[in-house]
Amino acid sequence: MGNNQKTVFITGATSGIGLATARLLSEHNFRLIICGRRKERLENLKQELSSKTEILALSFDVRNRQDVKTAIASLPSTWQSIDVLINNAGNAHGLSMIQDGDQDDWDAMLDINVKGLLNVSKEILPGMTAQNSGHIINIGSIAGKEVYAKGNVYCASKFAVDAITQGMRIDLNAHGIKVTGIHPGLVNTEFSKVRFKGDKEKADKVYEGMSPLYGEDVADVILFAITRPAHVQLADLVIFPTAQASSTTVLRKNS
Ligand code: NDP
Ligand code: 8X3
Repeated sequence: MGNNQKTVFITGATSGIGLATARLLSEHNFRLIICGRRKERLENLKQELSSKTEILALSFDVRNRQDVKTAIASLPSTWQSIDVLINNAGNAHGLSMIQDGDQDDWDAMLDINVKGLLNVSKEILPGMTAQNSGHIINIGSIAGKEVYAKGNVYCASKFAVDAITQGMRIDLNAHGIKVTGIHPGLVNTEFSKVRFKGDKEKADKVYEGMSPLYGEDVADVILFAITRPAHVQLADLVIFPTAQASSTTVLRKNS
């Protein structure tokens, strides 16, 4: 490990924003702990990036508190000191009026996006507070800044991420730990495929007639945030495609 080489723990590295972030950081002198449930994807990514940097793959479901504990406790001693935690794992499940919402979808969004973020943070924060340094990046969403029709519980989960991010910044201030909230608008990843349960037609429609962000665009912002000087903390950042001005204001060709 190089003297100044930082260790970054990325949740949701098997797809989209997390995958693009792992790829970008592997080019910038960070060693990476990549996480997700899909083991084969993690192993493929580990193989792809291992010529560029040191990589460790951890497979667990962020919902399962015990599995999160066990996975993080299993880190070899040379990987236990984590400099940057990127809480990225999450998804929307369904898009329904509140009266028609599916309770399993509600559980998934609150358990993954909110409690999953807390489960992972709970295991990693003691190391950061003990060393009085570290950086947490929480991936929120524009859905955590404004509510849109049928977004109800997904928006609630991302408003909670925003509140937790603000709370972390206050509570960890005495420890010199930076906390950054990054809130993207429309990013073309597997997000809409998951939201619409594999319905490709519905998923593609979300980005129809406009140029969305890609995972790489958000990864650029994450890299910028974690490479600021020690005295600079990016607190809160919304990133839109140029065609988007709010959750529901999107300029589309032929619209
Ligand atoms: P993807 O669906 O492409 O990626 C989601 C990632 O989260 C996957 O790597 C997935 O890994 C992981 N994940 C999901 N559920 C779990 C779980 N239970 N346990 C562990 N890992 C899990 O979507 P994005 O890259 O777009 O999403 C990343 C983050 O960005 C999310 O928090 C999302 O809410 C947020 N976001 C996305 C936007 C967009 O428009 N795409 C806009 C704003 C925010 P695996 O399935 O292997 O476990
Ligand atoms: C994802 C962006 O607008 O689909 O968080 O909710 S949106």
